[in-house]
Amino acid sequence: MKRLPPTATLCLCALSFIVGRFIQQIPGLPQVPQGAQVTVRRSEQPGRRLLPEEQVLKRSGSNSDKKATYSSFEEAVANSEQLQTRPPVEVTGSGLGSEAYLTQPFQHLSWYPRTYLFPGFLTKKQSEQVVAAAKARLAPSALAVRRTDDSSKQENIRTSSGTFLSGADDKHGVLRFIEDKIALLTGLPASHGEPFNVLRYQLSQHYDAHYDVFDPESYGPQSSQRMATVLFYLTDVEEGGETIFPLEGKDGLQRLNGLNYKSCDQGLRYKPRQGDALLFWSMHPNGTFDKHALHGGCPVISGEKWVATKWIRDRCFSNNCL
Ligand SMILES: O=C(O)CCC(=O)C(=O)O
Repeated sequence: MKRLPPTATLCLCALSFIVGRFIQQIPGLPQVPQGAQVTVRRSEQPGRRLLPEEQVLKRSGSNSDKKATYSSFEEAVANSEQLQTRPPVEVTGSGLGSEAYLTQPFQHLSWYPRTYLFPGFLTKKQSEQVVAAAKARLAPSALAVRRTDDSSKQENIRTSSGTFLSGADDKHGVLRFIEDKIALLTGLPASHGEPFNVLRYQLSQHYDAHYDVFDPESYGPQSSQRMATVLFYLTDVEEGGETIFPLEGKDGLQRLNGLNYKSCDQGLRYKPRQGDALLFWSMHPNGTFDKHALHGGCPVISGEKWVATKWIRDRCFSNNCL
């Protein structure tokens, strides 16, 4: 092949440069970005406090974690892809906002009534601290009296002992921690909650099936209602002591006629496990009572049962309303 003279080569280069510039300026042609590659990195966001979950991610690295074994459920969740791909977001705006970020597993147990289990809501130590705070203050548990009640017939319905505790009664701050966490999970402010009713059931003690709402037909006019209940299980129970919902299920109300309120034979039963929390709603989303929410505590057959009940109202129940 014949070689071009150097002047011709120079002219060709100049010509292609000018044509190239001209083509780049034709409107409608896509603009080529300057720089070969764009790399996007998540910024370190200096000044923002790292949440414990993020610290775990940073310490332990990336993909190799998938095969790791974890010593607790929380640790496994913290190392999950969910947190790597969906870390806590920075929220901007003019309001006060909230910075809370929780990892709390839940199990949906029923639609009738709406019931959820939060496994491992409390640690063993936290459960023990609540028991210790209540132990010295126990008295026989009481029942709310209906207008038509004959007090002699109230015996043997609720045989546990218990006490009421509020956040101020607990030097470790566990009760406040529980109130704040359950408020975030339910969307019902802590100020809607009654004080905790911590209960101890010994051998054969029980609580017959009952409702937590106060039906005005039986109890007279009410200024607010218990719309949801959370039971925090503070101990395991060797045998018995289940929480029972005898009318659970879509057709559950068919069992209402002739129901034995002492029986633990039918319905949904949950066997207490230390640290778990069980939430159920006594009201439908439209504000009417859910009759499926009838529930009770089955007799303890072996061991001892400790549970803390938190009734949450549809209105503020304290002086410190949100
Ligand atoms: O002991 C239980 O499992 C249920 C307690 C309960 O129903 C209550 O305190 O209202």
